[in-house]
Amino acid sequence: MTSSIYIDGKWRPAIDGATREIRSPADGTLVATVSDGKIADALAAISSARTSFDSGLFSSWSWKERSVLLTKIALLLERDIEIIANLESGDTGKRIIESKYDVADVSATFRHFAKLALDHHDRVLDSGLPNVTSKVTYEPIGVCSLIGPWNYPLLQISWKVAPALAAGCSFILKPSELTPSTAIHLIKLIEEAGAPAGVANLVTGSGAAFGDTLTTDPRVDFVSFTGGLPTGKRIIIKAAETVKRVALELGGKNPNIIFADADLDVAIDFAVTAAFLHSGQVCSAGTRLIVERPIHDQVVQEIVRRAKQIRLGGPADLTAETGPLISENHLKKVEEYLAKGISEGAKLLVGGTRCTTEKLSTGWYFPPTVLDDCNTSMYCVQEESFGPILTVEVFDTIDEAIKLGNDTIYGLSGAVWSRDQTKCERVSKELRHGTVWVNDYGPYKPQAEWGGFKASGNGRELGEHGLQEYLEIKHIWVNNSPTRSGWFADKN
Ligand code: TXE
Repeated sequence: MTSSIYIDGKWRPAIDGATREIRSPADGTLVATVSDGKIADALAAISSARTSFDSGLFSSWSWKERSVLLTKIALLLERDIEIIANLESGDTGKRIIESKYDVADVSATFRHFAKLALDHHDRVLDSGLPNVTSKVTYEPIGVCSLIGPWNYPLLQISWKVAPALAAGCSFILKPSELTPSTAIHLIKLIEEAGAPAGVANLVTGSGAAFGDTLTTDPRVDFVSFTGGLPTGKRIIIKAAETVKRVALELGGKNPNIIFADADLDVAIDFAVTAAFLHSGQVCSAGTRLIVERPIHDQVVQEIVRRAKQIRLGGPADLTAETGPLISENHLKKVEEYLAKGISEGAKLLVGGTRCTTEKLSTGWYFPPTVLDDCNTSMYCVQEESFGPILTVEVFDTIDEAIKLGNDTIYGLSGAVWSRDQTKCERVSKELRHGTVWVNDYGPYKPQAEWGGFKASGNGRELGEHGLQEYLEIKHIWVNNSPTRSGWFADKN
């Protein structure tokens, strides 16, 4: 769709007519051609959102009316699940079934925020004075720049778009330049559901200067970003100039701690999924296996055996269990990361070289890879590869397990496996990560907040807090029978 920029209710091409080809990471085929927006397009989108917000048209809708809009969007997503799943798999190379799970989660996200909007109420306070009413109200924060990544393209932007609409904000959505197709479709559904022109604006484009426009413009009140740590840091600095609020989800280096008394069959099965689901391109991937010394050999051998069996392939391959990496650049980054790990002393047990079989050579495939003998001084333990690389560390005591789990600049998620409830409670309390799973790995609920401690980001998405991010808080004090205060003497 070469007119993929949506501003003030109209689709149009980039101002300079530039386009960008989107190619499948599974086999290089052309899946879409979209507008390659420039700074002028971003500025036009900001103008549209600002004018829309300042008109008060949408922000004055009642919470109930906005809730109805969100429910309509959820229904349209469910109607179009096949179309959207195909678009998502086309851009990302992930299996259709995984894209369908994602669309179901996107719809659940809209329903969650529809319910929050419906339940929303101001807080009436006890003023302590008979003639005074006092209440705290929640108003939309204003114009929001919503910037998304490529690993769960539609899901991650839905965590931003749904609360922005629930709150009554106007926004500029910028999907990853690698995976814009489902964002384009979502905007069509928002239009079909009846959002006023100018509320939802979409710019497809790439590059730091283009992104900076969305985070520096004084007409933008709030930036919500999901992506890499370096870009997240840049956004904080850029947004500081105009004291914008920012919410950031910047990935993680997530510990998966297995004690010797765990149900090992289940723990190992989940460890494999945690590390290799979507070829490790998951912010909460369980990339750090931290295993109690006596079971190290047994656990690692079994994970290696399982890793060798994982079948790679594109969306059209119904036997595939996971797909390609997103791009050649990303594949090279994963290769460099692995080389660094090995040069630091990590022991390669399985995987390690890009897939070159005839079936996989046209895509960006990298096999499940396990690095043993790792420790927290290594780059491969500290930094995100965002690929299918699992590092293994050992521990001897619960104190050591907790210390290792927290020995990272990140703090997004982690897990602990043990049959001892007291041990699990202590570890889950002391891990400094935004989500901790006990004898499980991966589930999340739209009703529960998602986000990170430390360098994993600022703020939270989903839950109730995920809506608060898009609201300003105002205290309104009404004196119904004003009298003089008498604070200063009136000598006349
Ligand atoms: O992300 P970027 P990249 C991690 C993962 C990955 C690394 C880099 O480790 O290897 O980040 O990935 C837009 N102002 N995650 O380079 O650059 C960009 O166009 C505003 C973790 O793809 O952070 C895209 O839309 N926006 C993660 C988005 O930022 C800018 C998911 C993300 O791109 C910008 C993905 C700028 N100056 C990668 N520059 C997670 N948390 O789940 C770029 N962008």
